[in-house]
Amino acid sequence: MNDTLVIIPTYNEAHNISRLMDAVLALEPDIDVLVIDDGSPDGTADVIKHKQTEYPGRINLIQRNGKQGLGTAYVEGFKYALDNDYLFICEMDADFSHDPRDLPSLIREVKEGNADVAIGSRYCKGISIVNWPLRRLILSYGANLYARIITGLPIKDTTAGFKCIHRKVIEALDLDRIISNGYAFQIEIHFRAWNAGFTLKEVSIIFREREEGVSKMSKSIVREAVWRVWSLKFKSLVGSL
Ligand SMILES: Nc1nc2c(ncn2[C@@H]2O[C@H](COP(=O)(O)OP(=O)(O)O)[C@@H](O)[C@H]2O)c(=O)[nH]1
Ligand SMILES: [Mg+2]
Repeated sequence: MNDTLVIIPTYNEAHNISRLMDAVLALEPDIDVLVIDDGSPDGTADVIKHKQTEYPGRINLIQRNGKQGLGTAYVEGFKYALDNDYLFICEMDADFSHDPRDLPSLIREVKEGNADVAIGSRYCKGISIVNWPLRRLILSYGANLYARIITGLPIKDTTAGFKCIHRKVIEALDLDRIISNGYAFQIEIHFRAWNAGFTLKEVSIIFREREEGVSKMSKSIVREAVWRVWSLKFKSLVGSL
């Protein structure tokens, strides 16, 4: 039984997922992967099933019916990680925006006790993003600044989706209270962990825009984040987070 689980939510990632499995599973022998696929019409789940025979016991697949959002996928993944006794639990996108080669340093920070949550950050050493149109960069940078000011979070990349979390953090979070589903989900995880007294540490990564497949970002995901930061802050102030 390995001690590290990398959770990867997927929706139409058939062109990326096979190569990503190879890259992640080659890193270290004590890493397992959990893919949460929301019934991708492009057959992502079939690619995973084929991959499972190549790496016996190291790839798990949860198949859900229809696209239900990133947040609920991760909550399901976190519950699986707790049930299966993983100690170090990582979040990662399937589209190679998160370079698998950065995973070991995130895991190391948590294993060595330097942080309870190690966050792969795009904004802690200037801006380390490749191939984003200026519009998207401004939106993301602005959203991060806004979320940071309102929540008071002591990190630059509040919406970062590449991280390693110690099991004890996930045990302490009341997973059924998590309400965000898009980018706000990442802000909410950071905020709840920080609010509970856990340490967050940013590790600089280079984020590259995907080359295969399409982004699932939508206006409603952005809208959710805009008002969610206020409700998180308010709830923490009145003690009902
Ligand atoms: N299971 C699941 N995965 C999703 C959903 N939406 C996005 N993803 C996955 O979440 C990750 C990030 O999404 P992406 O479209 O790359 O967003 P972007 O990087 O903000 O443009 C990718 O691995 C997607 O396949 C969803 O509703 N359900
Ligand atoms: Mg992406």
